[in-house]
Parts: sequence; structure tokens; C-alpha cells
Amino acid sequence: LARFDWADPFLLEDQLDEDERMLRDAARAFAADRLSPRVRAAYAEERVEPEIFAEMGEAGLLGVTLPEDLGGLGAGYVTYGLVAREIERVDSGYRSMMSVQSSLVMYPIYAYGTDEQRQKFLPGLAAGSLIGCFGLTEPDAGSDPAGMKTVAKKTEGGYVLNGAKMWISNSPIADVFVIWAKSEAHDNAIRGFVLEKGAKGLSAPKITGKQSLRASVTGEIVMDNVEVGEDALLPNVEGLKGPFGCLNRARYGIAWGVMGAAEFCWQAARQYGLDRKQFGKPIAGTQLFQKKLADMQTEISLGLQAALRVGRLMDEGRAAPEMISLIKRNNCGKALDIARMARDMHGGNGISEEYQVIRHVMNLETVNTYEGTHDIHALILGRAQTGLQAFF
Ligand code: TGC
Ligand code: FAD
Repeated sequence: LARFDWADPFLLEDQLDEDERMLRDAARAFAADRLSPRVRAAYAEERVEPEIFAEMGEAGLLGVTLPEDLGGLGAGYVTYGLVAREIERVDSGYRSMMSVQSSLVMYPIYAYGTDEQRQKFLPGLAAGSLIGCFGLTEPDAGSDPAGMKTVAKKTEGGYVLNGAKMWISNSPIADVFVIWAKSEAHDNAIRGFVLEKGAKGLSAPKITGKQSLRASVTGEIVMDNVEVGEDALLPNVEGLKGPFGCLNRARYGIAWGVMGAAEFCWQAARQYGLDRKQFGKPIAGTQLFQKKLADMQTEISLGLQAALRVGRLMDEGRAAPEMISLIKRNNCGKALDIARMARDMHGGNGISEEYQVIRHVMNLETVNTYEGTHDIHALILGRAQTGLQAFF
């Protein structure tokens, strides 16, 4: 009879190559040694630990798909996904820190920047000695980034930027700000600019009181006549496809990451059900409990398999954005359902931070919303199959 591994039903492990398994194992060890021991206190105190970037950099976890001469590992997108899964198994906030740095800051500088910009920023970002953030969302432009108000006006030697960004991961501790703005000199097209901490008129106040993603810091970005040189412009992209090119990569990583969080919740619920006795027997021996475990196992196995398929297509240059919308949407929604279910299966203990599932529930509420909400990805998929846009 063929072997069945309850924790890996479709033998995902066999579908990875040796290098992928090795880097996955390194990420798993990093997450267990460096992240797990600090997450509960960081979350409780709503405290970000910026030194985590340098630790991730030292472990080779930042910008893994970028070439080695720029600080990356030259690895493929499956490896990137595997790293996201291991980090988010501990906390979505830590994965957020990693994926913003890798996909939303290093990638656009690499793909849309000049050689000078690459040399100036990428090695420090890969090492984690520089921290990056990505400013697309504004107070009045979230799902509809085309409605942004941030503007760049041409000056003699460069540009002057005015505007405000909202809900920006890492911004209060960032050194490097990738900012998307409408550029008057380019027919008001959306263009990318790289701003640096300390520029006059640039500030990034922290947003406090978050009940989700508390181990990762989120802030505003306020630009009040920020003057930059011509060398701040990312010259090689124009229009919304600039930020979306970055988002494709980050959304793909999230599809893997949330499966890591879901796996944590599923396995915690299984163990809890084996240990906890009611009515004279383990609650894992009841039909309702087992149905929930079966649902969790099924959705996680399917979600991981789909993420792996899209990762392979990305490495072959054949992944369409709609494929990424499909897995980002489905895996986030399923992970949130699974985390809520695991919370229920822990009974009263499920609301205690000690058992950690409630933290994943709260985090996944954000992950289901950022990088395109669950419903926005439905509309992307609806448009792709009907040819009719239903956004407005
Ligand atoms: P639309 O007309 O569809 O497209 C405008 C231009 O963009 C191109 N494009 C894409 N290019 C590459 N990849 C994609 N996925 C693309 N989607 C669109 C498109 O081809 C077109 O190019 P061109 O040359 O013809 O101009 O634009 P729209 O305004 O109708 O867009 C609608 C919609 C809803 C699809 C889009 O705006 C959307 O996805 N909204 C969601 C916004 C979002 O995802 N924001 C994320 C902010 S960053 C973030 O949340 C980081 S959190 C990270 C963390 O902490 O981990
Ligand atoms: P809205 O767009 O106002 O949406 C509100 C509700 O309306 C949602 O349910 C949405 O699905 C629905 N809706 C909107 N339009 C339609 C429609 N046409 N049809 C049907 N329903 C619709 N952004 C960045 O740029 N960089 C970051 O680093 C970043 N980090 C973040 C970190 C955190 C913790 C959070 C919470 C957000 C972050 N974001 C970031 C912002 C995030 O991408 C936005 O919150 C998200 O895109 C949704 O935008 P919004 O909050 O303005 O909601």
C-alpha cells in the first residue's frame, strides 16, 4: 500500500529539489531559534524589533530570488515561497517584514532601477542593514490605487514630492522608501521614486492601537515638499504595472505564507484534541472534531499544491497575475477559516495568547485585506472570465 503521511498528504516534500529543501530547513531553523522565542512578547507589547532584519539578512532570507552579486541567493520562487511559509508559521508580521523588504523594495529597485541604484541600495537591503518600505496606499486610495493624490513636480535638478501614504509596513523604521506618485512631468503617469530617511519634509509616524500584526510596525508616510534628485526616479517603469509587478511577487509569497500559519493552527488543534479529555475520552476521538481536522488538512494540502504549481510557473515565466489572485485569495480565506476553527477547537484556552491560535486569527484578518482584499481578487477573477469589469 502507498504511504500516507497525515502531515504531508500529497508528499509535497518529494516535489522539492535538494536546494529547496536545504533553504527551507534553514528558514525553519531560523524561525524556531530566532523568531518563536520572541513573538509572544513582541505581539503583546506591540513592539517591533528592527534587528530582526539584520538577523534575517545574515541567514540569507532577504531577496532570495535576486542575483548573488547583489546580495541575493539566485534562488527560484518556490524557495521564496517556502521561506515565507516557515516564517509565517511563527507570525504573519515577521513574514510581512520579510516580504516587503524582498518583493516590494528590493525587487523594484532591481527590476526598474539603474545600476547605480542597485549598487547603492541592494547589498544593504539584502544584509538587513537597511530597512525598506513600499508606499502605494493612501488615506483615500486603497483598493483603487489609481486614485492616489501624491504628486511629483519637476524641479531643475529633480523632483519635489507632496502627499501622504497610509498603512505602510515598516515605514516608521525605514531607511529606504519606495514611493509611487503621479508625476506631472510624465503626463501624470504613476512613477516610482526612492526616498531616503532624513530627507527634509519626510516623516513616517507610527500607527498605534493595531489589534492585528502587532509584531510588525505600520505607519504613515508624510511628504511635505520633499526634494529629491533625478537619481531618485526609478526610470524603467511607468504606470500601475510598476507597483503591480512588485505586488505579483508579494501576493504569491503570501499564498505560501498563510499556509504556514494555517499549518500551525491545524497541528496545534490536533495535538490539543489528543491531549484534552471530555466525557471520558480525548475530544480528538469525536466525529465533529475529526471532521474539522479533515477539512483543515484538505484545504492546506490543496492550497500548498496550488502555490507550488504557481511557483513552478513563475520560475518558467508563465505565471499570469490572475493565477496569483486565485491563490492569494483562496489561501488567505481558507487560512483565516482554519485559524478561527482551531481557536474554537481549543475551547476557552483558544482565546489565551499562550496557545497562540488567536494571534494567528487576528493576523490573518490583515493578510486577507492587504495586497488586494479577498473581494478585490474575486473581481479580478470575475473580470478575467467575463471580460466585464465590476469595480465601478
Ligand atoms: P487596471 O486597468 O486593471 O490595470 C492598470 C495597469 O496595470 C496593469 N496591471 C498589472 N500589471 C502587472 N501585474 C498585475 N497584477 C497587474 N494588474 C494590472 C494593467 O495591465 C494596466 O497596464 P497598462 O499598461 O494598460 O496601463 O487597473 P485598475 O485601476 O482597474 O485596477 C483595479 C484593481 C482592483 C485590479 C487594482 O487596482 C488592485 O489590485 N487593487 C488592490 C490594491 C492593492 O493590492 N494594494 C496593495 C498595497 S501594498 C500592500 O498591501 C503591502 S502589505 C505587505 C505586507 O506587509 O506584507
Ligand atoms: P478599501 O479599499 O476602502 O476597502 C474597504 C472594503 O470595501 C473592503 O471590504 C473592500 O473589499 C471593499 N471594496 C472596495 N472596492 C470595492 C469594489 N469595487 N467592489 C466591492 N467591494 C469593494 N499598503 C501599502 O501600500 N504598503 C504597505 O506596506 C501596506 N501594509 C499594510 C499593513 C497593514 C497592517 C494593513 C492593514 C494594510 C497595509 N497596506 C499597505 C494597505 C492595504 O493594501 C489596504 O488596506 C488594502 O489594499 C485595502 O484598502 P483600504 O484599506 O483602503 O480598503
